[in-house]
This record gives sequence, C-alpha cells and structure tokens, in this order.
Amino acid sequence: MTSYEGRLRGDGMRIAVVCSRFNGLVTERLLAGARDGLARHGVDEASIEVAWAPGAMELPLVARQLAATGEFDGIITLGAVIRGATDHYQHVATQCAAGVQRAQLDTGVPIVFGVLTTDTIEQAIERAGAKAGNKGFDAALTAIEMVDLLRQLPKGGGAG
Ligand code: INI
Repeated sequence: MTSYEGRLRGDGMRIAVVCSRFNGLVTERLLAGARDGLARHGVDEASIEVAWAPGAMELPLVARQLAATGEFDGIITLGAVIRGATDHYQHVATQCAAGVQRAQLDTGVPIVFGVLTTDTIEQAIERAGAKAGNKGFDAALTAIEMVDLLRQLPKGGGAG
C-alpha cells in the first residue's frame, strides 16, 4: 500500500499571504498567527510576501493572480466575515469561500481558506488568538501540509 501525507516542514517554501483590511483588528491577529505558524515550521521570513485586499470578497482574485505568477508554492487567505443586520454577510462569506476554492482548482496552487465567519466580533477575536486558537496559525500549517502533499503525489494531467 502506498500512502501519502503532507509533512509540516516548510523549509524552502515560498508562501504568499493575502489579508483583508476589513475587520483589521481581527485580521492583523490572524496575520501574526500565520507568520508564527510559518516560522515555527521552517518557512524563511524572506520567503513570505503579504498582500492586502480591501475585504474578504476581494481575496480570491488577489490570491488567484499571485498563484498564476508561479512564484509561490502556497497561498493563505485571511479574513473575518462577521454577521451584521443585513444578509450582506452571507453573500460575502459564500462568495469568498467559493472564489478561493475555484482559484486553487483553476491554478493547481494550494490556496488556504483562513477566513473566519462568525456571528460577533467577540467570537472572531477568540478565534484570532484570544482563547480559541488562531485560525491564521492553523491556515499556515494547512498550507505547508498541502504544498508538501502535492509535491509527493503523482503528477497527472490536471492543473498544477
Ligand atoms: N468584508 C469582510 O471582509 N468582512 C465582512 O464582515 C464584510 N461585511 O460584513 O460586509 C465585508 N464586506 C466588504 C466586502 O468584502 C467587499 O470588500 C465589498 O463588498 C466591496 O466589494
């Protein structure tokens, strides 16, 4: 039996992080978590590039353009979509997730969805390093694992 599993070894990996400015109080903490996760698993600080998007809705396009350069092994998107009085939240969250998925399938570059979707700002802060982990840190580990896994898998005729 052959089995494949990505390792959490990021040495030599080039990673782009796309971070949303909307709800910046939260996303800056997600970015700190992501940088910590990358550094703790061997990714060189000089091999990380950060791009800022206005909001979560814009994350997929920015990530896709970065993926298309071929300069990055993996990409992390970071955002915080927090429910408000209108259904705007639902549109932003759904379209952001769908766009990130489409971008990674179209380009073959792993693009991690590190976007919080919560009812309140308090819940978002909890998941951005306060008391329920840091989704940015988790996203960093997912990126490293996916880059390593895709490198191990046999190459087919699909994207990538
Ligand atoms: N963008 C977010 O990143 N988080 C939100 O909670 C949010 N809400 O709720 O409105 C949000 N809206 C802005 C959106 O991402 C776009 O930037 C905007 O619609 C322009 O395209």
